Amino acid sequence: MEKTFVMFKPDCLERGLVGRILTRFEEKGLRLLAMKMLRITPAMAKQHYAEHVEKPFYPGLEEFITASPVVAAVFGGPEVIRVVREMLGATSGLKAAAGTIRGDYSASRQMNLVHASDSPESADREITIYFTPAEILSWDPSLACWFQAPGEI
Ligand code: FUP
Repeated sequence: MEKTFVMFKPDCLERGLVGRILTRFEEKGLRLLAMKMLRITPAMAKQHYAEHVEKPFYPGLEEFITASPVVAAVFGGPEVIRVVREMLGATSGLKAAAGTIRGDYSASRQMNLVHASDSPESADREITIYFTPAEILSWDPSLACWFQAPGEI
């Protein structure tokens, strides 16, 4: 089963939107495989956003992502990397389509509430930053048979 890394960012916790957004993922039928609350350190921020560290917006991004706790999670499901990215919408909440999570709840490019991996390589890399293999649980929800037909997974 494909896995993706999802992070509820500081603005999501400060605004009390974790439950509401988690509910959207659960209602979609994505399988929660791991979850923890933590405070991102500057060193972790540099590792997570390695591709952006040299960019002019990085200092502000690091200040934001370390400002309050986050909730890190792993979800599994068919095509889950693409599905979660589409549920989030465009990076900027100002551009994200109505009906997407960012389109409905964010009016900012930096404070866009939730991060999700954009490729299988990113998912592997990001999951490893936040979770040990033992923290990722393999389980079969009883209702899984009512979310996908046999052979679809
Ligand atoms: P995404 O893949 O949607 O998380 O977006 P990016 O990898 O392009 O950007 C990573 C984070 O940097 C985003 F959450 C938003 C933030 N960002 C800024 O704060 N300013 C910018 O100019 C571009 C991105």
